[in-house]
Amino acid sequence: MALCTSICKILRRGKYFLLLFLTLSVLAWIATFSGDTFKSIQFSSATPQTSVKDDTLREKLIVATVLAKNVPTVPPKHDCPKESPLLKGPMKLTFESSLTLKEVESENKAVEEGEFEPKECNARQSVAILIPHRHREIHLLYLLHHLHPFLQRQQLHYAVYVIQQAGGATFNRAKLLNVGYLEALKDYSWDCFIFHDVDLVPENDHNLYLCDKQPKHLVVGRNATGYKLRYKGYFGGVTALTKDQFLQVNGFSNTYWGWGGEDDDLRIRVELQKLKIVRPPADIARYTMVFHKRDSGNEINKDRMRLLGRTPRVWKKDGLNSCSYKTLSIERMPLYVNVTVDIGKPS
Ligand code: UD2
Ligand code: MN
Repeated sequence: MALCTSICKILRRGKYFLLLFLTLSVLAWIATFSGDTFKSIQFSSATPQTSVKDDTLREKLIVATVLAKNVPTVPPKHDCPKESPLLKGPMKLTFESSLTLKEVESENKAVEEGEFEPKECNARQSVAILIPHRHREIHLLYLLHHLHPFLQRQQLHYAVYVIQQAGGATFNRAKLLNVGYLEALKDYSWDCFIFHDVDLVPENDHNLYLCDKQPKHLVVGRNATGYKLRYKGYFGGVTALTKDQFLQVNGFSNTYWGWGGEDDDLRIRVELQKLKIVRPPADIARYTMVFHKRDSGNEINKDRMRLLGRTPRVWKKDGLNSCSYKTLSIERMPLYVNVTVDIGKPS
């Protein structure tokens, strides 16, 4: 009996010891693995509650991180050099009668809707080339053929605008160029404008189609005049003015209908503003003018001397700020923007 009592006591105490031992083991186990276990419990318990949206977002983030690690970053573009390495100097120009617009288009695949931008560097200026035009299709074709590669070699951001005078009224080169300026600025804030006869082809790509601190005359000489400046102050053919210079002189006069005078009028405007015409060296500023006769509808303007006399009085009121016209269509062709416009007729 006594033996039984002591055995029973030991067993009863042992039960408590066992209980104590088990409790301590559980606590020790929790202490050891608590971090990971807790997190994984938390994560797995959270998983069923996450929405499909969160899942896709997480997947996207993972994909984006992987992609960002693998894709090489595009190096930042630098400004184009002052002198393009692509320039060729004096060129022998060709004027093949068999040339077609399709051929010129396929030679200039990098041009889109008349516009081009160099891929390798940031162009120094954005330049709009404005060409006044009526019934000179073959001249336009030759010009596009030579001018597009020429401008691309100069690493310019540029666009070509052809401003077509609609109807049969007397031609007005100057007013068409005002329209070109106003219309081109609706597309882009061009830094520089080149006012360009359709029949003049530059012979040397060192003649840069960039604007200067002063208005620039690009045609020192051409084939028909022995490559000499026609007269002091001559400002016809191809000129380059910044957006601000052209605005400062109030653009061209709108009142010169027919041939002559409008280029001298622009020179007077420039001089009235105390601006100075600059020119590239004569051996560079050379052009070939495709032969042509005087067009019908562009007869000599007999009134031009009288008009030139009143320029200092009227320039502020006659120009960009009074240029009224009706745009009939704007067609974005592969190699140029074709702006057809009704500019009215002489009063
Ligand atoms: C000179 C000037 C020109 C302008 C003109 C007098 C040079 C090299 N050029 O050119 O800038 O001052 O005298 O107005 O000195 N046009 C047409 N269709 C026509 C008529 C003219 O598209 O029916 C355009 C075309 O862009 C042409 C420009 O107007 O190149 C000037 O006319 P032009 O070539 O008949 O006159 P031109 O060579 O005497
Ligand atoms: Mn001409």
